Amino acid sequence: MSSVAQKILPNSLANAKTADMKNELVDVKDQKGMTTDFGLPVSDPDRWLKVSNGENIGPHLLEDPIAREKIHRFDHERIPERVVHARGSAAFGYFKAFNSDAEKYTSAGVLTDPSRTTPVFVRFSTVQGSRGSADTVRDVRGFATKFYTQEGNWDLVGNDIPIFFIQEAMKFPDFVHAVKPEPHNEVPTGQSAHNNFWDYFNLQSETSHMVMWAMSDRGIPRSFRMMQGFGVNTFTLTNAAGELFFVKFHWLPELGVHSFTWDEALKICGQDPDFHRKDLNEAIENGAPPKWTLAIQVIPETQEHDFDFDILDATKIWPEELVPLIPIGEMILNKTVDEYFTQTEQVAFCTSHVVPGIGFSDDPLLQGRNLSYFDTQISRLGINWEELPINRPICPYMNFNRDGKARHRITKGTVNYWPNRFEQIPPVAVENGGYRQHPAKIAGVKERMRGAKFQEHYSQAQLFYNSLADHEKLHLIKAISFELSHCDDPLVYENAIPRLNDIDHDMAVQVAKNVGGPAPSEPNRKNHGKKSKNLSQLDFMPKTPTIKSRRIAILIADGFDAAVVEAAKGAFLAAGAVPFVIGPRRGEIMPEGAGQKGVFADHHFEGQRSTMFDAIFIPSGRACAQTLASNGRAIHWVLEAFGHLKAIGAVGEAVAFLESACRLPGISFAQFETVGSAPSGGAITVDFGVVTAPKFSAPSSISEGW
Ligand code: HDD
Repeated sequence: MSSVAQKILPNSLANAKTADMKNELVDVKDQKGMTTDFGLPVSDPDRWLKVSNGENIGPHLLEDPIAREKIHRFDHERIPERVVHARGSAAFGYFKAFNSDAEKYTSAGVLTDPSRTTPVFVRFSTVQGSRGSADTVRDVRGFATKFYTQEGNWDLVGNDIPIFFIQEAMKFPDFVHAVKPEPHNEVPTGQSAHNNFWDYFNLQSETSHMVMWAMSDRGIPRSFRMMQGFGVNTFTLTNAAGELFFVKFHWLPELGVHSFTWDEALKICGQDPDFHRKDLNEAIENGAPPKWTLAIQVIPETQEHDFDFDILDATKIWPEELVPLIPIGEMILNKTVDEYFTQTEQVAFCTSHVVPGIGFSDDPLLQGRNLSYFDTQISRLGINWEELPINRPICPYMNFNRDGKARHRITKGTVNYWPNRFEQIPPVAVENGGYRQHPAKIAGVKERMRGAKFQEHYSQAQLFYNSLADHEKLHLIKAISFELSHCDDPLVYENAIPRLNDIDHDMAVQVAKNVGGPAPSEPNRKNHGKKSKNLSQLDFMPKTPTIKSRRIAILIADGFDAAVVEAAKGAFLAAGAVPFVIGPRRGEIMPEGAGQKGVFADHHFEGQRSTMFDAIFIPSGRACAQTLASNGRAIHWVLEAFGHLKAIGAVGEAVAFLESACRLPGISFAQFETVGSAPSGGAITVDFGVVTAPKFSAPSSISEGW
């Protein structure tokens, strides 16, 4: 580890990649004064050089290099945003392989050697919206990981959903055009709720399975930290003996898989469009770095055709009953980015970036992706994009690719070709670590085709739907109904109903009723009724319930019980949660009793909303409860949280306030466990547990009304 990196970062955070970028990292606060880009000290950055008579302003002089440089640099600040996945946020971290038997499948050191710490950079994204769109829209989330390994960069460019909309890369431009804002008016932003997306769904039945996932709660994750990740495509692994295995990659979040309710997601789009971005940074900065286990599913080369689906079809999962997950390592994201543009924006991923022991399959989506990513980076960043600090490998790299715009590596030497008379930078033999291409025998007819199993598009859409819990099915039906209600062309919303009826009859009938389409009288095809494990989010509750990194609002007004607030805050912090005090004003709020110190509220009632918190706690205190009960926004806070089935803890007089605010006398709070006790001896009856798992059920009219 370089000493410079250690100066910049605490030891625990510095790794080989941060050390690699040390020469480019400049801290503004260490700089003495302002200069131009060519180093000239600047004495006046505000006034353009002009001709004047000392009193009246005259014409500006083009000769002013300081003004011209400033304006020119500004004019060129923007680069093309990503054509998809434009909005993203990222973090640094590391990956460590477990002591597993992954060596049976792959020779890749990053996946097999537990003594290695491989630096990673992960960028999460939404797909449809532009760079300035909101975080909590209904969309697929990108989950792209760059592993800076000792054998080069490996980019696992995946999503939070294990499958994709289309089977073949050549369809991608049409699909993306259909889901992106419509061409005539650039509407809508960050949504698939429009005619063209659903028209495409109606006409391309291979989208059935993925649309079910995207309309499920998976489309509105609570946090990047609470999402699964998937490589989606079928890759290959080869072991030291040269045996080949097909592989799917899975990221499993330590915190479980959780989502917003649709109502929360919609509101947060306006209340805090950067919610996910802030959430990632907040967790890392508060010492709750997100963690995922990497697991693989493997199928030996010889068993490729043993399944009733094609294992190279990216619209299909490999059900875990058939191909179990094998955990092989874990990833922790523990450092936020230093600068958004040079790191999060300039990072560039390529599915074609693999390392020895990892390779491709003939998955027709992957084959096209392998071409597309490199190409898009050229238009976004220029041909030397791989040299940018965030993109370059940490291992030595050298070849005879040369020149091009913005080349900044200086390569000394008299030859720039291979073979050369000095035998400089010779190819690396496979025995010495050179990439080994798995020999595959190919014979066939040149034609445009897709195999027979690729023609089946409904079985797994049904499998997914059947595997959901009742409330998840309800959410899915409501999501589709919301989207189709935003389609104003009857050709679109009416034709969607028979397509849904191919998946599940009841679902199609309910959606038809909601959106005004013709309700089908019988199913288009029988629902096979089968289910699979680990498709419902309920299968992903964390093993040990935790409130770590959860945001808890402590709602107070003057006259609150200071001892209770102090104890509750302490208990939340001790459990790793992030408490915020919310009061009638951002300022000191005074407790009951004379001579006590006040508590400074982090926000006032209007400054934040319940949607941005996982749970609410209200302390005792008569005057406090009275003020809350007479404040419309305070009532809205608890009523809304209650409607979203969030945990609400109340002590003393706050219980009556809660009962009246929620208009449900007799709610029993006895079910909450005690997690702390007030210094006064009174029990603080609150345990937020896994806040997305309702601990009591409100009448559905209320929970659904929110
Ligand atoms: Fe893609 C970006 C994920 C199919 C072409 N894609 C991009 C990103 C993610 C994915 C996470 C953002 C990377 C980042 O953060 O910079 N894409 C997927 C997944 C797919 C998929 C999981 C299906 C398995 N993509 C796909 C196809 C094509 C592309 C079939 C083209 C034929 N994707 C691109 C792209 C992007 C991209 C145009 C835009 C910006 C970029 O690459 O760097 O090349």
